[in-house]
Amino acid sequence: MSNSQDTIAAIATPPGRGAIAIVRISGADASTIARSMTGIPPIERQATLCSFCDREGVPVDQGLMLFFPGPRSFTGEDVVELHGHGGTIVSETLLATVLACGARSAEPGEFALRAFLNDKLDLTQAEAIADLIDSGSQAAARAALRSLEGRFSHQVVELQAQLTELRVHIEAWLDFPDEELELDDTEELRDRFATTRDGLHDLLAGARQGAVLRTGLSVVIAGPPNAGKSSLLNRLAGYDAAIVTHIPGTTRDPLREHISLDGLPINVIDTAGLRESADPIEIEGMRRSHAAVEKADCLLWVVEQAADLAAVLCELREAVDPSGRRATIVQNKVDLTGDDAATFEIDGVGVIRLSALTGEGLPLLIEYLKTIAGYAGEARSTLGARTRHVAALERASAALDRAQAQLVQSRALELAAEELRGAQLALSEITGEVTSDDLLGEIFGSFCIGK
Ligand SMILES: Nc1nc2c(ncn2[C@@H]2O[C@H](COP(=O)(O)OP(=O)(O)OP(=O)(O)O)[C@@H](O)[C@H]2O)c(=O)[nH]1
Ligand SMILES: [Mg+2]
Repeated sequence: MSNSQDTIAAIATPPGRGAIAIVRISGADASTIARSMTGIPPIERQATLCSFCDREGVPVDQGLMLFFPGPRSFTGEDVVELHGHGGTIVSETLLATVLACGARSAEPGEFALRAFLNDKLDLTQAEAIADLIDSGSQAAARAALRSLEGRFSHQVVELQAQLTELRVHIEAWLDFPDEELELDDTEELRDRFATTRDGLHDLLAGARQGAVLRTGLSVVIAGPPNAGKSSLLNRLAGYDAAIVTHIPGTTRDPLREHISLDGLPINVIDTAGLRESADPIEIEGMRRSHAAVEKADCLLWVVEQAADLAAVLCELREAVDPSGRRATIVQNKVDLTGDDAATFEIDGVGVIRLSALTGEGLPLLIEYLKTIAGYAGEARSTLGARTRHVAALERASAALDRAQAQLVQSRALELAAEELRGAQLALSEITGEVTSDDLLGEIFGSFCIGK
């Protein structure tokens, strides 16, 4: 990323019309630039109403100026915020003036990167900011906030300390190779291992839930025409998103809805019914249905309850390749046959029997989708997390197990200590103590500009 000595600036609010637009400036020249534009020295942590003028002294906007001197600021540097009016032209002119006065345009995430480099945030917290902004459900937002508040990092740091204690214990023996390992010692060690492993597993469980909440689940509803696919989408969404008629071939374009099931964000796509057709519009609709199925985590193949299941299985396998994604048959319209809603399996494929019209059996489907996603419902232990955190925790956990095995089974102290070092390294990647520039570029580059 670019030179961290520069003073950077960006519009921190979204583009378009709005009540307020904020231009944020960070770096050594922030207050000089603000002063030259307003003619007033910025006052620490105080909002000052002023005119913002260009380099010729012509006012471009008026609003509030706020000054947060470093290190007590978001980035750890001097930060000035200019709160002007939220029009595209006026905010861009304000930014252009700031740039003309000596600041450079900030890259995406550059403010947060500086906060990280200046130890105002660790990497987990920085990622939590982006995840909070992008969260797809209230549960995901709450989990991200917990991580932003430092709960995730705190637990990682605690585990690091426990691993250090374990290493110290073992390395002490390494320093005195003639001393035998006493039974009391090994018991104490076993307890320490158990405590650390429990902590690691709890954290892993919370992080896994957080990672699921962050990514959500993509579900495609497909199957023959008139089976009730659009009705099922409407039932899941809780409103009339898709047109439903008794005419087969009603849906043509795939219809996407973002919904939240008990906090789990789901991107659900209703598609055109699949059948033989000569209608070019319908053929294009079916091509799009297939394309949507290819990308989905989970496929719901909706059929009428009266349809023969063996034939449905053949149809499903012919129409889509169910391998690699979860394909489930939904037998719809149980209200017509009087059967009870149920879930069962046929030939290794899950079947859910329900009625999109009455809603009977819908809770079975919701539970099923949550199970597929690995979502156990929101808990206070759910933390905003990403796949990379889960992978690092899994590596740490495996290294811890190997360390104990080396110790207990082989009395290989050095190897055990080495495994513990490996576990610590994996944990330090989470908080960003050890990171590559590539990873930083990837994480902060995905932020929005001005954050
Ligand atoms: N009795 C009953 N009728 C249903 C049920 N679900 C859908 N229907 C009816 O079945 C017909 C087709 O429903 P849609 O939801 O449009 O079916 P679709 O699979 O989206 O159809 P296409 O878009 O044409 O592929 C409509 O008349 C619905 O009212 C159900 O659970 N029970
Ligand atoms: Mg439809």
